[in-house]
Amino acid sequence: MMHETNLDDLLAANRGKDRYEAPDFYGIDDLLTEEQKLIRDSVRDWVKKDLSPIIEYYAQRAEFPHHIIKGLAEAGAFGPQLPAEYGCGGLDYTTYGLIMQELERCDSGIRSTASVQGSLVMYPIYKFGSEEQKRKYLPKLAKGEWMGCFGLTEPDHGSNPGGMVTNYREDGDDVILNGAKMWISNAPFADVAVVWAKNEQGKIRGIIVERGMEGFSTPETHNKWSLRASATGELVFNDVRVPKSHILPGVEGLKGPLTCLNSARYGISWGALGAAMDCYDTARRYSMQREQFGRPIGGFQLQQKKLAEMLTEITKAQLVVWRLGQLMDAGKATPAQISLAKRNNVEIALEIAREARQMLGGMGITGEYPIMRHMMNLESVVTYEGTHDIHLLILGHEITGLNAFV
Ligand code: TGC
Ligand code: FAD
Repeated sequence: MMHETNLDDLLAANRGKDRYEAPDFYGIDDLLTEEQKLIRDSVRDWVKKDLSPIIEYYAQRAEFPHHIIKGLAEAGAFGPQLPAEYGCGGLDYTTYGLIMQELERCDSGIRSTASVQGSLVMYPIYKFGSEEQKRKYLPKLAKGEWMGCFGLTEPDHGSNPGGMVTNYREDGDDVILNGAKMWISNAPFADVAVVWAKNEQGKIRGIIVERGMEGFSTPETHNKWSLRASATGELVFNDVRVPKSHILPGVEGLKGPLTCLNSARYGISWGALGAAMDCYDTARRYSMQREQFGRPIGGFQLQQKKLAEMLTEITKAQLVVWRLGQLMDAGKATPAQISLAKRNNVEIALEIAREARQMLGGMGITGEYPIMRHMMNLESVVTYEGTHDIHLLILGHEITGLNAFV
């Protein structure tokens, strides 16, 4: 971890350099409430002040900036959409989306940490947990006093989580958990893990595992070229004895984890758009300053085409998430609608990152600008929470009624 003095130096050296201006070509701000804009702007200010100045340093070192957890919690990033009675934000889904957008505008890995905490750890405890579990975990998770992770994917079961082999058997008041999860965001430092495992009847149940339980370890995954400022690891269960009271009582079957993914995928559709907006804004400003052949490159038609197409895709994606937020709040959003938004917005973000990278020429590959980092991050975002192909097949199923998975 970075020494405090160095952190101060880093902040002092880089504060004020982030000049992000969000594109809003269709005046979508007019569709937001004053409260939504206020919260969005306060997160944006916090990001500019405390996150942007340090993010490149941590990404280059492949290190999660642990010191930002407090700031994330104060910004309301952990479970903003969950009820205030459990210490959470009590806000609507559009505000949740806006917060994810501001975080991922800076870095997908930081949004990942918040998504996992809010949608994949706190949400299942809120939705499927007992009152005792909610009171024990949610307030601490909302404040960032405890951090969580979500264990669904296994080494041999990624797109097909229903095939999981992690399992538990009953033993008196406890269960004995065995198996392994892979590619788990926040795993290396998480205090609690919401783990999906099969019981003796082969039914999938959620179970809350705490760090320190004997036989539970969380080895870190190294050498990632993507999401370098996010910690990823495994969850290994070797005869872990967990009290039965840690099982989430409210759900059984694959619909448990998939229900949580609806909320997280929704957040990603806003978040990836944030990364796209940052790439566009960076390329736009660069194109006005960088001169070749005696004039700004932004004056060349080929560069204008890139910018015009980026803004077009961003504007369409903004309308998609705004409407989806309304459907989420009304409890009407379907999984296929969420798949469309996640798939589309991550795809356009990746395409915009690639085009923006080219517009910066050689400078585009350096850490002086955020674009290459966004591009590499988005390669994970297009894969996790259901790959690009899987979301297409979910849509195909919805359109035709024919299931490509069976
Ligand atoms: P299938 O037979 O279709 O469904 C099984 C049961 O689940 C229900 N269901 C859903 N319920 C709620 N929401 C959804 N989106 C649902 N989709 C399905 C379904 O109704 C059924 O219920 P029931 O009562 O009849 O049992 O399941 P399948 O085995 O055919 O698989 C379907 C498929 C492929 C779509 C699904 O498994 C899938 O989405 N695969 C992708 C896996 C995935 O997204 N993994 C994500 C891991 S977590 C992660 O990546 C976190 S990254 C976090 C970060 O860092 O930000
Ligand atoms: P596979 O499922 O092996 O897929 C490989 C390829 O085959 C993909 O292109 C896929 O689209 C394609 N494919 C698979 N099935 C079909 C089909 N039926 N038809 C057509 N094509 C198909 N998981 C968690 O549980 N918790 C986390 O916190 C988490 N964080 C992650 C963080 C990172 C950085 C990454 C990279 C992953 C994370 N994941 C997490 C795991 C992620 O959800 C999986 O990587 C993802 O679901 C894909 O699984 P897989 O990698 O095993 O790929």
